[in-house]
Amino acid sequence: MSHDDFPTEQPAVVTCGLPYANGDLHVGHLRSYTAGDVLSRSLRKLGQQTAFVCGSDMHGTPIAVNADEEGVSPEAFATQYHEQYRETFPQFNVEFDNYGHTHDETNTELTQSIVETLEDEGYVYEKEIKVAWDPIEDQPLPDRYVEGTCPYCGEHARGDECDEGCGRHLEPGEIEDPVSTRTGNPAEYREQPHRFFEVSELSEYLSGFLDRLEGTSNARNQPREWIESGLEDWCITRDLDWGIDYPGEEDLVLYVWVDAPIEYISSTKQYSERVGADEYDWEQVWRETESGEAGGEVVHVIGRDIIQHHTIFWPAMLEVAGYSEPRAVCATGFVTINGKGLSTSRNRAIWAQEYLDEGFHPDLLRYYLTTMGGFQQDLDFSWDRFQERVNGELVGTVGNFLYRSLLFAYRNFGGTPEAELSAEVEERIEQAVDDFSAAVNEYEVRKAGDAAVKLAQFGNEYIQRNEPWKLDDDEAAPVIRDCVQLAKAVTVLIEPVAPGKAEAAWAQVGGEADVHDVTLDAAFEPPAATFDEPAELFEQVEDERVEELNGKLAERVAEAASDDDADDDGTESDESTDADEADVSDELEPLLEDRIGFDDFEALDIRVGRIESAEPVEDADKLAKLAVDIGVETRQVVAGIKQLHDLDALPGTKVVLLANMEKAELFGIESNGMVLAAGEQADLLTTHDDAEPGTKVR
Ligand code: B3M
Ligand code: ZN
Repeated sequence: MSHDDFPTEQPAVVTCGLPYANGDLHVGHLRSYTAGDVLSRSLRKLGQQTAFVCGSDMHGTPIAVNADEEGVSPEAFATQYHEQYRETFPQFNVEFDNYGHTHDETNTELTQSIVETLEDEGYVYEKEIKVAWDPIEDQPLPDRYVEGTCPYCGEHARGDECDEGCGRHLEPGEIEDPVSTRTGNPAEYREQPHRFFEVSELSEYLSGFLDRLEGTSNARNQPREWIESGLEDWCITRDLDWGIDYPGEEDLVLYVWVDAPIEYISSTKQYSERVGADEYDWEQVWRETESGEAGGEVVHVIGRDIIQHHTIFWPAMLEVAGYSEPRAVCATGFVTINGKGLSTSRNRAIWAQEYLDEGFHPDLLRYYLTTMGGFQQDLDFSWDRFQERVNGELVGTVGNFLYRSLLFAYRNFGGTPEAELSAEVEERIEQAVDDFSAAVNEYEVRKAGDAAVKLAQFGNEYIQRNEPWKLDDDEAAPVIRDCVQLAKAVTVLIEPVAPGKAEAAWAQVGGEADVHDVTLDAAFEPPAATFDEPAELFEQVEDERVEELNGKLAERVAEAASDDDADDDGTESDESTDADEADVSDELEPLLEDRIGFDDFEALDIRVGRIESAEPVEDADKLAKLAVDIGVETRQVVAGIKQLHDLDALPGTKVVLLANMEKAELFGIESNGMVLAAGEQADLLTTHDDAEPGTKVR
C-alpha cells in the first residue's frame, strides 16, 4: 500500500462488509453497498485499477439459530439468501467484480491456511474457559444462543455483543446471568478448551496501523480508545457445528469473525482467477512483498458497528499471516426512517425489493443514500426528502440542464456545433474534475456526487446568462458547444453515483467507448458532431406518490406494532444481524413528576443564535465546535451534533442556545453555552420565522 494520492501504481480493492445471509435487504444495507460501489467507480474514474468485491457471510450463530427455527440446515438457509443478494445488488447497479460466500472452497482453504500460519507464528494458544451451557439439553450455548447482562455496562446483551448498551464485543464466558435463547433455560458455565489469538501482543503494531489508516475518523478514534484500555486476546473457536472447522479439530469451528473478513481476500482471489493474473493479480494486492512492503490499496467500506472487527482483529490477523494491511476503513453511520431507528421487526424499513417494486430507478436511491450526508453521519430516509432531492437536484438541476442543452443542440445543429470551447467553461470543468478527485482521495462520495451536480448548476446558469435562444446560429454555436461539453462532463462525473442514468445520458451526447470505463479525461474530449434527439433523464416524483408511500409505511409499522402486542412474549425479535441497523427504542422517557415554578424557568437564559461556523472536533466522533452569534456576542460552543448534522451545511442555521450554562471544557476546547437538541440523534432546535440572534426564548 502507498499513501500516494489515487490513482497509484498499485491495484486497489474496495470491499463492503459481508451481509449475513439471514434476512431481506433493506435501505440500511444499501447505504454501505451503494457507497462502496460509488467509491470503486469513482476510483476507476481517476484511472485507479480497482476491483470491487464482497460475498455473503454464511456462518455464525444467528444463521444457525434461524435455520434451526425453520427446521432447515444452516447451509440451505444461508444459500437461499446468498442467491437472493447476488441477484438484488445488480438491480441497484451495485456491480461487484466478484460476489462469493464464506462457506465456499476458496474461503475455507484460505481461512484454514491463515489460521495455521497464526499457529505457526506462535500467536495461538489453548486455554480452558467457561462457556455457557444448557444443563437440561446438555448443549453448549455459543454467542447468540445465550443472552444476559453486559459485564461492562449492565445492559441486556447478547452472548457475543452488547447490542443494547455499550456496543462492545463480548468474549465467551463474559456475559452475566446467562439464559439460553433456545430453551429459555438458565445457563451454567462449564470449562472447555478453546483457542485464543494473541491480539494483546499486537497493540504496538495496531497503534502504528491506526496512525497510518485513512478513511473516516470514527474508524481510528474508537479503536485507539480500546487499545489504550488494554487489548484482550481473542477467542477464535466455538462449540458449534456450523462454520469452518478449526484445522485438525473435530468439535470446534472458527468464530465467524475469523473467516468472514478473509472472504475479502478469497473474493479478490476468485476475481483474479477468473480474469487472469495479468489483468488483476490478487497477490499483488494482498500479499506483502518480500521486503515486508504491503501490496495494493485495500479499502474497506463497513457499518460503524463493526469497526472493532476491522481495525483490531482483522489487521492483527493480516499482520501475523503476512498479508497487506488496509489502507482505509470507511465506516458509515446508521440509517433512520422518518427520524426513528430502522427496525426490521417493527417493519420500519424500506426494503430493497419494495423500492424496486415501486418502480423507481435505482439511481435515485443511490443518489439519496450516497450524497445526503457525509459517510460517518447517520442518515435519515423519508419519502418526502426523497422527493425533494429527486425533484430538486436530479430533475431540476442535472436532468434539466442536460435536456435543454442537448435538445437545443440537436434542433439547431443536429449535434455539437463547430466552435472552440471557451476558456471559462474549460476552467469550470477542470475545477469540477479537481473537486471530484479531491473528494475521492478523502473517501467522500458525497462530495464526488456534488461535483457533478454543481457543474450542472453552473451549466444552467451559463445557458440562462447567454440566452442562446435569442441569438442567431453563428452566435449561438459557441454557447451550445460549451453546453454540450458541460453535459458530457456532467455525465462522466455523475456516472459513479448514477451509472444507469449516466449510460442513457452518454448515449444522448453520442459518447464513444463505455461510460463506465472512461476516465475523467473524457470530460474534456470533444463531444460527437451529431447525435439523436435527447429524452428527459429523470421524472418528477409526484406529491400523490409520496402520500401513498408514507401511508403504506405508516400502515405497515402500525400492523407490526399490533402483531407485537398480540404475541408479545417480552422478548425483542432478533434484528440487528443487519449491518447498518440502528434499532433505537421507540419508548419515550416518562414525564417528570416534579413541577417547577416560573422562576426556575426564568433562571434559564435561552436565546436565539445563528451558527457562524461549524467544524469537527478532532478525535471526537460526535462533537463539533460551533461559533454561534447570539446578538450581543459570539459564543464558542462544543456540541455533540455530528451524528445527524452535516457541519458544512450548518452555518447560517438558527439554533436555540442556553446562554448561562456553566462553561465546560471538552477535548481541551472551551464550551461557553449549550445548543438545544432533541433526542439521541441530537436533532437541533431552530426557529421558524425572523427571530433575530439574541432574542430571548420563553
Ligand atoms: N457479516 C455483518 C455485520 O456484522 C457481518 C459483516 C462481516 S464483514 C467481514 O455487519
Ligand atoms: Zn455493555
